[in-house]
Amino acid sequence: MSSPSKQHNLRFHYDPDVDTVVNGIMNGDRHMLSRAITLIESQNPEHERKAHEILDRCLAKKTNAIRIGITGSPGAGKSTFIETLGEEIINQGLRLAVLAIDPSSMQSKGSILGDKARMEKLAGRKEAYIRPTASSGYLGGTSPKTHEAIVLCEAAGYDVIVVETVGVGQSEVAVDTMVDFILLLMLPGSGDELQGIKRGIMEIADAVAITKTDGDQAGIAAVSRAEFEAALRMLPAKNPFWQPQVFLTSAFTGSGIKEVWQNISAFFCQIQERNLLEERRHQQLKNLLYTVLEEMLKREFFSHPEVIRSKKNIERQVQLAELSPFSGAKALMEAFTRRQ
Ligand SMILES: Nc1nc2c(ncn2[C@@H]2O[C@H](COP(=O)(O)OP(=O)(O)O)[C@@H](O)[C@H]2O)c(=O)[nH]1
Ligand SMILES: [Mg+2]
Repeated sequence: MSSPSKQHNLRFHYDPDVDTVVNGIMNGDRHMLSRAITLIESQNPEHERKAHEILDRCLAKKTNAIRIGITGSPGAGKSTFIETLGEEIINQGLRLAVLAIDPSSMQSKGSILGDKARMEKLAGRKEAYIRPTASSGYLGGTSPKTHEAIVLCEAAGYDVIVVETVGVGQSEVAVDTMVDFILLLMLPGSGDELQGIKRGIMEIADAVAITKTDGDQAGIAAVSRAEFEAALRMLPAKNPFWQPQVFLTSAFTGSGIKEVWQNISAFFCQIQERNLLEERRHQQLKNLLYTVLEEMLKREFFSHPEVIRSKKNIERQVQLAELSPFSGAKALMEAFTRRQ
């Protein structure tokens, strides 16, 4: 019989094979799901190989899960909103997975825990799975890895997948390629932001929820609602069958949350009636193909010995204006395609 310390070691190194992980995921074992998402996030080539094998097998499973992106500035109330909305979703008899991506977690691990703590009630429910993730350098955190994690959650039988991302320009566009419905959360009094960067986000929003409309915020919130409604009416329709609406909500009192869920449900009824879900999945997978390919090319490019060798020199020439950035890029490309 092995000694206790040896047993401990064995457990520590327990490394289930692909079959075990895939069967675990398909049977709704959340530890196996977490393990697979960790493999996806890993940079280790052996983990990557395993992750992709798992992913291929999970992709083969057809599901009708719906994907919702919830975006907004830090502090807009996203995590708290998801906690309250999550209750509503579970009460409808649905199983919910939340992928919470927190870009600030690059600096402090604490905020990851913070997000999970904010969804404490939800985290305690067996119908819910919550996965906080560091954004690992991506704007707003959505990356091909987020898309892959969505696929795994779907294979695990979750009916609704919610992705929480921070709204910073580009990232909404990235999340838009992997979810079906985007809910934008805005603070009361943020209507003036409509002039600037937030316009881009408005264009991809399928609904807007003004958050924290409790306490003395009610008056300001009503003004913001009118501003957002006016702004939405000016925008071209993202979906010909859908006019985005603005809701006044409070995750604390629960007001407006039911209405938001009814709105999301109505959207998916439209999608179903038009048989659009499959078409969207096809489009999303095609997007993922090219995003992953870009990643691979970038990695190959910057690890190419000829590129590494000539990089410093070309960089310097460009900085000293001896070479234009375009010619510099071309020279690097030539280095990349040169035979080793
Ligand atoms: N008054 C009020 N405060 C809220 C509400 N929702 C969230 N908050 C608070 O706003 C802060 C940020 O919330 P959080 O959910 O972490 O925002 P996130 O960064 O967008 O995920 C926290 O201190 C919350 O307690 C709400 O409905 N009403
Ligand atoms: Mg949050």
